[in-house]
Amino acid sequence: MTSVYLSLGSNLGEQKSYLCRALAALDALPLTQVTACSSFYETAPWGKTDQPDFLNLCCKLETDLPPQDLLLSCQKIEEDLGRVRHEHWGARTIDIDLLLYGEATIAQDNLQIPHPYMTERAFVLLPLEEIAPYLTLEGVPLKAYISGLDVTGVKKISDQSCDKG
Ligand code: PH2
Ligand code: MG
Ligand code: MG
Repeated sequence: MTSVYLSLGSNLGEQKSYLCRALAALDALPLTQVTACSSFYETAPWGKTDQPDFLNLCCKLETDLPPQDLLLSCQKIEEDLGRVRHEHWGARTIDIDLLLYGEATIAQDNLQIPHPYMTERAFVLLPLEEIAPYLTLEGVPLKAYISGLDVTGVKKISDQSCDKG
């Protein structure tokens, strides 16, 4: 099994419900279990800022699916949850991004691992640090990347999970 980290986000419709349904669908994939999940985070839109706030989280999988199979599975879950691709970085019911796949470095047209923007995104690094505080990227701890970012738009919601309220 390989440890994989994902970032999930939603800023359309029933955001919490989309995130929880995506987590359940990930856990139901063959050869795959969701083994950790961060809190929900309410986050200001990054990149394209004229769109609604997001709800984001990070999760950890243990999987035997190869990277391209996992990517395809994530895209299928996005489609099943009603995602329509209008514009790059635009609003969406659900977005599932592969951040890290074990120790792999992947540079393919449709898949870059580590995720090329992850170290610039507080909405990725704060939830990721919650579930994997020991992680390093190129020998640099997550905390060091976080300390260089503006984290004011990223608010942890401490009293919500997929099971309760
Ligand atoms: N996703 C993007 C672009 N901007 N901003 C936030 N806060 N959260 C996201 O998940 C997000 C974003 C592209 O996928
Ligand atoms: Mg994304
Ligand atoms: Mg995506």
